[in-house]
Amino acid sequence: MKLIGSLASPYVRKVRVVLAEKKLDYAIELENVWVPETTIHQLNPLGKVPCLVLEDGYVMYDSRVIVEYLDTLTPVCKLLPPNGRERVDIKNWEALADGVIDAGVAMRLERTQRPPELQSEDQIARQMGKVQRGMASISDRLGDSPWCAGNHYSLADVAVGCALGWFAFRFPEIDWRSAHPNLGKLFDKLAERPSFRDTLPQN
Ligand code: GSF
Repeated sequence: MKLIGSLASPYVRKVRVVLAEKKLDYAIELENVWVPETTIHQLNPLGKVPCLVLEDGYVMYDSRVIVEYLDTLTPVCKLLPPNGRERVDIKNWEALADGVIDAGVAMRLERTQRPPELQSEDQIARQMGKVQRGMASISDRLGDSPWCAGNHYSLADVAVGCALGWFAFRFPEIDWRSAHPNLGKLFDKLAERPSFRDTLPQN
């Protein structure tokens, strides 16, 4: 398997954490999707990473599809229950965590990819609202539990950990630790896992 992505992307990190947890071998090919020379469109018409290329050449995206597939490859560290409401709940956690990242990425693109005179403060405020409400919802749902869903580590924790890690990396000024101490506690616990330690976001 070959993973196409960048070391800064939180969606790619989610896939890398899952690969590590499931002890699956893979090669990583770094791709900068933001430069005109990128060849990502040859693999993904949407021009986004992560993409996973299988041995037979099949190309898979996006991160949610990839991690769902990876979880089926080995029983090592099952991250999703097989079916039913529990499975949907974990996918829901993932959608929430990814959605908070989506809003953060939209804010960052507005600031970094547009000239100052074209940047929309309304757009940034709108996205910031999603980030703040999304994090508050994650915190409420977590409450005093040790893990996001049920009583054990799952894909929900991976997704939330990657989201928080990306905000710490790109938006250190957003102080989610003070606003939501339970998220800080979860994050510190996740950060000790080799899968998270070995995939810290970097430029
Ligand atoms: C999001 C992937 C994505 O936006 C997923 O895989 O879960 N829902 C998808 N990737 C970004 C890189 S990043 O912001 O981490 C990307 O490839 N963007 C390129 C573009 O043209 O939007």
